[in-house]
Amino acid sequence: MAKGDPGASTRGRRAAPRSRKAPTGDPELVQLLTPTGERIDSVTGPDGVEYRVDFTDEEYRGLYRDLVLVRKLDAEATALQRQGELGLWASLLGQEAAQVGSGRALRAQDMAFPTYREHGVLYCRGIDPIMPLGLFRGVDQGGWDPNEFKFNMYTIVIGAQTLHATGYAMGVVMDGKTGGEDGEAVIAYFGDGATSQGDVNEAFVWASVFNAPLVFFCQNNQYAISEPLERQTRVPLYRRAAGFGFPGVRVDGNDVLATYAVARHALDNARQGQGPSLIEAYTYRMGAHTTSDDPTRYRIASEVEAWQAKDPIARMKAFLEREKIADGDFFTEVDEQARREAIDLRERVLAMPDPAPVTMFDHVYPNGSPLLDEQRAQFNKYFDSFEGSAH
Ligand SMILES: Cc1ncc(C[n+]2csc(CCOP(=O)(O)OP(=O)(O)O)c2C)c(N)n1
Ligand SMILES: [Mg+2]
Repeated sequence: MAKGDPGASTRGRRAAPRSRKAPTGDPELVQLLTPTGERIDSVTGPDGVEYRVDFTDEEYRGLYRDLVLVRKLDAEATALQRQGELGLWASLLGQEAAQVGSGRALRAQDMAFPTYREHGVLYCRGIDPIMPLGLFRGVDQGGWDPNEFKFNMYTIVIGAQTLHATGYAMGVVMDGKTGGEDGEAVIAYFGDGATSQGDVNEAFVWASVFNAPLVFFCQNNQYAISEPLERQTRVPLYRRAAGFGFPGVRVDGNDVLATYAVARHALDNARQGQGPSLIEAYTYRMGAHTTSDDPTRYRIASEVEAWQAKDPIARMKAFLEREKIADGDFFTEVDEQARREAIDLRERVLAMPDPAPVTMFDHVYPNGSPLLDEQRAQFNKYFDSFEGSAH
């Protein structure tokens, strides 16, 4: 957790961590776990804040478990799409640490606004991982209750959710829910490509001038489909925050510990009434944009290999082994749990009932409408006309 978090003094601590206090080599990047799994005790970010985490062994193992599970479930969803069971899938492969780190940094009362790729955050919010698969199978519209889980619906329209989050966060202030430890904070997820959208820049302005309790969490995975980062910006994305009047920081998005520390700090500032901030989680989309995309057409293998060496799970595993926080039995057990959960996910996807086509008229308006009733009746008539025919 970030320095100054009162939780730090009440948690169980590891004795004498074999770690060092050191810059990462990149002064712009907050990192607490190097790609080879070496722990850095604390680091001062470009925002002048000293970041550190202080987890118990059990908590470290919990983060590792989360990372492995969300990767496995994501791989299963990709496989299901390839087998024709989903219409589309947007994989999080490579972005597990950015999502688990920020997802676990949320407190129960915090509200999250995702894009279409935040399956890891969804998992951390306690939502059944089957939920987004119904959406991508085309049999429902998501299915979870955003208020129950404090996790909004997926948003495909690039950047739109940042405005929704800003309005929501302004409402949090009006409801008097900020200003203390138990205040509510809001987090909005978006990608590097989204930073070029008007919506995102408008959200920055509104959140800034209304001091909204909002963390803008940009997963810079280096691409917007085939468009590389250099087509979005000439300055590091986190630095844009300064122009809007709030702090910005770049974190190693493949480092679950640093991502947690940075996100927790920003969320706590927001809940205490200190307004918005921007986190740029520097990461890489290891897979295709979606299952409809072929990344070999626009990026070279050596780039992917270089990022492979920065894998978020491998570095956490190396750290756990080096510090003897986990042993072989633990890793086997986690893999076995992941395997079981993936099988369960697959079985439940295959068993999902096809909805009656007429249900597309449901949930359009909360109380229906005469026009919709008319269209439903027309559709039913048309649909019934096929009865008995081969089609
Ligand atoms: C307003 C809008 N314009 C275009 C698209 C098509 N589109 C879907 S994903 C995408 C790229 C988004 O890239 P980024 O924000 O970096 O997020 P990532 O997919 O890399 O997570 C685009 C242009 C869209 N969904 N919405
Ligand atoms: Mg992107």
